[in-house]
Amino acid sequence: MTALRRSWLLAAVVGLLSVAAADARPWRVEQLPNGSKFSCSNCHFSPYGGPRNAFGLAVEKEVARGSRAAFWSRVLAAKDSDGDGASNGVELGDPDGDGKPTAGAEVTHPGNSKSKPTKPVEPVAPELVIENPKFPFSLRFKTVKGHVYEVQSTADFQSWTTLAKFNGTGSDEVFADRRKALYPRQYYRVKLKE
Ligand SMILES: [Ca+2]
Ligand SMILES: [Ca+2]
Repeated sequence: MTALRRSWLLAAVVGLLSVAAADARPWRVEQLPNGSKFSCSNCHFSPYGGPRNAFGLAVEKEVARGSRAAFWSRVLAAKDSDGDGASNGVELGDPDGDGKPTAGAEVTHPGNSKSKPTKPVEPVAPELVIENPKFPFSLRFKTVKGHVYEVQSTADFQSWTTLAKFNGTGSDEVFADRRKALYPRQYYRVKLKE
């Protein structure tokens, strides 16, 4: 009798766990401006949860596991997670990320590059990530298809040298500076050309 009861208990626990794993945490959808439009698929490829899309991965970085704390922010709004040239904030109708959506804003999918505003928007300034701080110094940045980027460096903030040119592909590009180090410090910027 005891053994039978134990196996029932075990089955109940396993059942609960699998429900929790498939759950796409609806309270997070409520915290997104206009979150109800795409519901759980704002963050997941499937409307039932499971693997996260590019926006879902960005959200995952901002939230602690199981946390119900507010996570929508100016930082998350300024990023362009799916690389379609429109920031997450523009796509969700809250460009400045203050949590108050703009009335009548066009809402598009922040994790799907095929869904983007029909009206032209200002391209998002590329976010630079240092890939290797030692030699050869390298940095990574996200590009948007159709844009051209120039990597420039300076030692004095007076004159900038163009080191490389990249045609945007929609994915990340990595620039590595293989020049001999002539200065104690170099500063880099990526310029959006067109
Ligand atoms: Ca986007
Ligand atoms: Ca999009």
